Amino acid sequence: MREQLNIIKQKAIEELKTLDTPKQLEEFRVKYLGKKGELTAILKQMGSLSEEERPIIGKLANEVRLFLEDEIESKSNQLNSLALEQRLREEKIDVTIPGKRRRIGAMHPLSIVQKELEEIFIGMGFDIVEGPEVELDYYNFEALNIPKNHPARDTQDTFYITENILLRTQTSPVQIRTMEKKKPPIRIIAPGRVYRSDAVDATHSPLFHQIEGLVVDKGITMADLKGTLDTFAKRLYGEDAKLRFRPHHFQFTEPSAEVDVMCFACHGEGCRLCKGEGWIEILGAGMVHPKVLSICGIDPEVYSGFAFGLGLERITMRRYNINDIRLLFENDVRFLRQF
Ligand code: 2NL
Repeated sequence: MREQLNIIKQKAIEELKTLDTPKQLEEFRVKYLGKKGELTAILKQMGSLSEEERPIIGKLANEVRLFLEDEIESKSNQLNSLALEQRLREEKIDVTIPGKRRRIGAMHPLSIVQKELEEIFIGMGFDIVEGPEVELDYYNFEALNIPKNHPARDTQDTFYITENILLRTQTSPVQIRTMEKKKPPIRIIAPGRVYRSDAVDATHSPLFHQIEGLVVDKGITMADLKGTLDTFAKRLYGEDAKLRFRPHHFQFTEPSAEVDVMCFACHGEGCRLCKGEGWIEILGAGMVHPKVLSICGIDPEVYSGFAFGLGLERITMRRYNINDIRLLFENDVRFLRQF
C-alpha cells in the first residue's frame, strides 16, 4: 500500500504539470481526492491493515492528501493569476486613441425661418399665439365668411375627422379664437402646421406651415398694413426690398391683395429666378372683412383691422434654393445637416 501511495503521488505530480485550465484542475481534484478518487479508495482499504501498519500507512496517506491539496491550491492560484494577466492584456485601454465625435443636430430649415420671422414680428410688438391643428369647421370656415357649400372651400379641401371637425387649412382659426376672447388692441401672429388635401409634388404637400398676422384696433387702415409689411420685407430681405400690392379676392378680407417682393436677383428686370416676372409673390393680405369682425363680437363701426398670411415653405425654399418641398419632410439627415 505504501508502494501504491507513492505511485499515486508520482503520477499526480506528473499529471499536475499538464493542467492549464481551472476545469482540468477540478477534474484532477475529483480524480484523486473525490468520493470515488484514487486516494480515497486507498483510505477505504485501511480497515484491512494490521494494527501496526495502520497508523504508519494512515500518516503517509494523510501526507499525500495534504500534499495534493497544497499542490491543487497553488496550481489554482497560478492559473487564476495567469487568467487575470491575460484579461488585463486583452482589456488594455489605449487612452491615446482619438475619441468618437458625436454629431450635433442642426435646426430644421423651416424652424430657422419660422424663428427668424417670429423675431421680426416680435420686434414690431406682435404676440405669438398658437392653437389646435384639429379644428371645428366653424373656426376654419364659417367664422371666416366661408359658409358650407361655398365655392371658396374648393381651393381649401382638407381632411375631415367628422362632418364638423377637420384639420385646419390655415392658422386663421387661432386669430378668430383670439378675437372672440380679447378686446382690441390685438396684434398677433399665428405660426403653425396647416393641412390641405393636395397631391404631393415638388411644390405641394398635404402638410405645410403658415404664419398669419392680425392687427385690430381703432383707426387701423390699409396704410398700417402696407407699413407693417414693408418693414417686415426690409427686415427679411434687406433695406432695398420693395413690395408690390396686387388686387385679389379673399372671403375674409376686403379689400384684399396679393403681395410680391421685387426679385432680388434681377431687380424687376425678369430672370430665371422670378420666371421673367421681375416680382416674387410672398404673401396674401387685406383689411379684415366687417362680417368677420362682427362674428367675433367686435363692432366693425368702432374697430378695423388688417390680416395677412404667408407660406413658410415657399420663403424657406427660396432662401435656401431648395427645389423640392418633399426634401423638407423626408427628414434625410444628409439634407438636414446642411443648415
Ligand atoms: C395666403 C393668404 C391670408 C388672412 C390670410 C385672415 C385671418 C382673419 C381674418 C382675416 Cl382671422 N384674414 N387671414 C388674410 C388674408 C390673407 O392668407 O395666401 N396665405 C398663404
